[in-house]
Amino acid sequence: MKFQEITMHKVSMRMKNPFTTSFGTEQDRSFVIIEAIDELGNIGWGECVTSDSPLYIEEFTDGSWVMLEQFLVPLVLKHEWEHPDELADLFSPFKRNNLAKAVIDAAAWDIYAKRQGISLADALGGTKKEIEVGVSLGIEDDMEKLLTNIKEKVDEGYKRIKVKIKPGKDVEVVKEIREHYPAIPLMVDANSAYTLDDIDLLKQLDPYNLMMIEQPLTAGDLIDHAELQKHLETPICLDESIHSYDDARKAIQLGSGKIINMKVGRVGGLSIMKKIHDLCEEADIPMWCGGMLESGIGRAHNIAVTSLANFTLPGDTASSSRYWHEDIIEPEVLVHNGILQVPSEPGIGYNVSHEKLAKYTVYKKTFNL
Ligand code: OSB
Ligand code: MG
Repeated sequence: MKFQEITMHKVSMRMKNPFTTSFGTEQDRSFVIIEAIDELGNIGWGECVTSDSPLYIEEFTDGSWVMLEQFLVPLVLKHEWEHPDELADLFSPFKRNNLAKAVIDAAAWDIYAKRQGISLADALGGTKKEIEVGVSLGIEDDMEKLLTNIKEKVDEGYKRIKVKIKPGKDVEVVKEIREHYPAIPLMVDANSAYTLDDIDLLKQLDPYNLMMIEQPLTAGDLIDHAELQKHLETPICLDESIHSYDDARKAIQLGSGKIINMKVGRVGGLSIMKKIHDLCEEADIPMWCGGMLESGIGRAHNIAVTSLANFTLPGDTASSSRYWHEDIIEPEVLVHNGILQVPSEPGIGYNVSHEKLAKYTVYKKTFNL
């Protein structure tokens, strides 16, 4: 099969609330949506999960736009392919730029599923019909505000609460949450804010029965994570550290963590996601699907991903309304009591509203064969 036409949409959407992590605060999200059409007229969608600034990862929205415009889109338009797995090989001469590579892969998988009349979840080999959903809450200056946010999400039935931490907003915050909620499934995410000098501080989190501590150290620090894990009872979950199958393999071999947060963009696409999934399943490393504050298009892919068997922990695929006043897919993602049904309709299983997409599009560019 072949892509006949690819349109890059640069979209800008404002989140309901600012979201603060150890690396910064974000409320206005701009990102690239890919709309790809095959020779039969099927449309495949993908969302490139960058932010405006390279704070979480080295890629950023305008950089990925150029990567797609100058390299990946022209290359893929020239190629015939039978299976989306072939795209990872096609893109491999270009170093990194995984978020940009993954968005074409996402559109290819959507089309591949639609051509067979099956859901993306089925195409990926997913087995679960419904998935458990957690929610990620940003850092708040005011502890009362954080407690209110937690109460709201606990009342809505989310299956686990993740709270962002940073130096100065860690042990005390967790202690206070546990005083109010001794038993909720709770975890923290540091987004690389600590170093091995903080071992004693991080050990103070052990008594609070956290499901895991996500990415305490810098992305390249697989060896230091392994050292830290030896000192902690709380399982370490790796996010920023895992950019490839080999990163996952090395992390498992070194004991750098006990859980992996899968972000499809970060590893360069769904085909690589599947390989890492199978590796982790074999090695008894539980996984969950992370989020990047996506619109419904990216979230739809994440829901399909979470249907795979080794995604045994609740992921960050919260309702559209947790982020947006209005999403660009129909129906919007709606989590009931912490559970989402995996769509059975062909492809991503949600319709993209061209009208709403156009409303949030800043500019676009179409490439034809
Ligand atoms: O570290 O998981 C992260 C958002 C942006 C960048 C990094 C992360 C996050 C989140 C929010 O935690 C996940 C979501 O709700 O989409
Ligand atoms: Mg994270």
